[in-house]
Amino acid sequence: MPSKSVRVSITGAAGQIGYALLFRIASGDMFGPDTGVHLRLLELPAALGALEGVRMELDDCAFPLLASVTTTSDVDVAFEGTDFALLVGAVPRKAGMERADLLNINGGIFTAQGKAIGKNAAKGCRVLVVGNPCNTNALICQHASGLPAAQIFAMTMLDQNRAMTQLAQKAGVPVRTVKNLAIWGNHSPTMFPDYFHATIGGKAVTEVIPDQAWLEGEFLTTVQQRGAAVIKARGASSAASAANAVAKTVRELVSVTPAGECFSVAVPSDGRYGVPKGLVFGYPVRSDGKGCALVDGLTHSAYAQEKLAVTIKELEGERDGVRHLLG
Ligand code: NAX
Repeated sequence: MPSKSVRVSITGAAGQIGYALLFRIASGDMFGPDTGVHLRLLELPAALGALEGVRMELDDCAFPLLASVTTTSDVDVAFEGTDFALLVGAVPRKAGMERADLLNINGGIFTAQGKAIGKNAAKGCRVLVVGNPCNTNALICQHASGLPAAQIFAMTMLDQNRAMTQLAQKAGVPVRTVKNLAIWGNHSPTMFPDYFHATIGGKAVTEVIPDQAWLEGEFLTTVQQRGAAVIKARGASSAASAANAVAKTVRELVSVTPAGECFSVAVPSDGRYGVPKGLVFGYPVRSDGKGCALVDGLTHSAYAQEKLAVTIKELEGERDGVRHLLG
């Protein structure tokens, strides 16, 4: 018998990430073997039929930790009393659509969902935005929800995992020996996977892989362009690896980060590291299980600072494009 339970809302639950994610949550992969899970699944009305099929499959797994499943297209029902809101559903960019159009269409979704979270969620509810452009969608959601900055997150864990594996494969070591790989900035090709402060087997990455041309070249572009490479190869965007990253992010948020370690997530900036206050920015953070703190006191080389400036500029541009939604 689980000793406690948690309410988790997932939007876009019938989508491809949703399909990979729900089973991970219901199996206990996110909150552990002592926590029962109530799933509240939000979809567009047109996808409720498909979602019903997913619910049947959840039933057919007979997961001992799955306490209940609610399916709905009503945001108020979806976020009622929720402890964790995982905002996965978003409108993808279509041919001929400008980035500004994408920001505005999704802006409408994240404003409505943010308001519903503010109105219905449990006190202390944490929100993780996955749907792209996730950093700016999180910014919109924060404003609409009125939630404190400390409860808003956007996902950069998939980028962290991608970068860790590239480094491990280059060094010929198990990926578990790679630590403290932080993704700075936007979840977009301008992100900066910070290998300077990461370690492999306790040593600096630059010591284990003294190939600066590879680190500044192939490594960086492979990580930054990995999403596009998966689409090209698979004919569909990353789904299982994205769901895995959602599960890992929430696990990190609800656990105490081991001493000397950190993980990547985007949070509303308080101005540190020269990032304009309010931008939802990828940082290395540490968790005490209830709240997160930025890793302080890291110094960036001129090269890294240049990379940070590019991703800051992109996020400022996105914020300026949705300023009318941040009133
Ligand atoms: P899918 O198109 O397979 O699924 C999205 C689902 O969201 C659909 O079922 C759709 O009906 C639903 N939806 C759309 N608007 C909704 C709304 N207003 N309320 C409720 N549901 C709604 O996309 P999928 O592959 O699952 O990707 C979901 C999002 O994750 C996309 O925006 C994608 O770009 C983003 N990603 C973010 C990543 C990250 O690291 N932050 C990585 C993976 C992924 O690319």
